[in-house]
Amino acid sequence: MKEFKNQIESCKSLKELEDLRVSLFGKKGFFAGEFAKMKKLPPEEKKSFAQKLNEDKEFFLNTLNEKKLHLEAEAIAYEMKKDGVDVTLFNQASEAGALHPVMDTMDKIIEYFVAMNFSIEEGPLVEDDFHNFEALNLPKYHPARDMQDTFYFEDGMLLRTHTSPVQIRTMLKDKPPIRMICPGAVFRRDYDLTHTPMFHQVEGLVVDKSGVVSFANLKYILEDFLKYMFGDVEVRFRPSFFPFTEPSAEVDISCIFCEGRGCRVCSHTGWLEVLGSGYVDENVFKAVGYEGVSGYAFGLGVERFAMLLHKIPDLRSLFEGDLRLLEQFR
Ligand code: 2NL
Repeated sequence: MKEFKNQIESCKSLKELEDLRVSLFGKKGFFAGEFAKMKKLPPEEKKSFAQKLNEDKEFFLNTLNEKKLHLEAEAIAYEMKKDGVDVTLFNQASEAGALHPVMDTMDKIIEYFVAMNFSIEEGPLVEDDFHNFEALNLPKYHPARDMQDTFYFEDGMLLRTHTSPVQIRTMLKDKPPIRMICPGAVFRRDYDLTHTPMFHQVEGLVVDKSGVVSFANLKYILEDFLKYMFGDVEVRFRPSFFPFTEPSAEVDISCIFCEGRGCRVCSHTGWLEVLGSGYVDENVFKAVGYEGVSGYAFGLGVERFAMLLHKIPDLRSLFEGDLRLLEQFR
């Protein structure tokens, strides 16, 4: 028995300890063997034998558990020392930081539109139903309003699901002509391989007296913008639907990974979808009290642009804060 105690004490790893536990308490272990012996004892000896054995068993279980806690703490301390960042260490040559790829991409997008004479507008992250949904031709009971998709507060306010409410606020505050983009964080109840609950959008809006802004203007600027972002790519417009635009178009670029030949990233179509756009729906102008105007709008997801530009395969790596990813963008 003394021997077991020494063996436990001298265990150097959790593996060793586990092996010892099995040899003591396993089906074919020491205690199983001892309890089997009990059957052969005369009845008067059984009780004291069992009592002693149970006491020993409890003692060793406790000793084993204590040792286990100790070894676990040691293992954690070792891991922390190995991988941890000691923020108190003095770093003589402090290394240059870098913009996060999402912000770097956002800057490049903003740079283009500023050069094209768009203003930059911002707005609150916590919005009301009118600015986020109603004014955008998303009436009550529209599926996008579902609790499943939107983060609601108890008082009926919500986390904006797109940056469009900023455009509604700008239209209410200013008069046409309007030529703006709104970059910022948006929130949706979605979390899987290709979705995170917070991500970034840039939306654009151009409004002027009826007849001044054409669909051709929309096509020109988006094509020019995408060539600025991605270089020499082909751009195509596909008919689509959004509640806030009519007509609507989704915009694709020729796949930058395979140059349109077809690969896994573009699902062998040769095309990557990168933008949503369209002519602003009459109902949106009605909601902000505009008459005799027309214009176009568009929206894009910044994370998607960042992943394509930097060839980052997994969306989640953008949000893990792993220095090894970030160091690559100095
Ligand atoms: C997408 C689609 C889009 C808009 C956003 C917009 C805003 C107002 C009026 C009309 Cl105030 N439209 N925004 C229009 C078309 C598409 O985004 O796929 N985004 C990632």
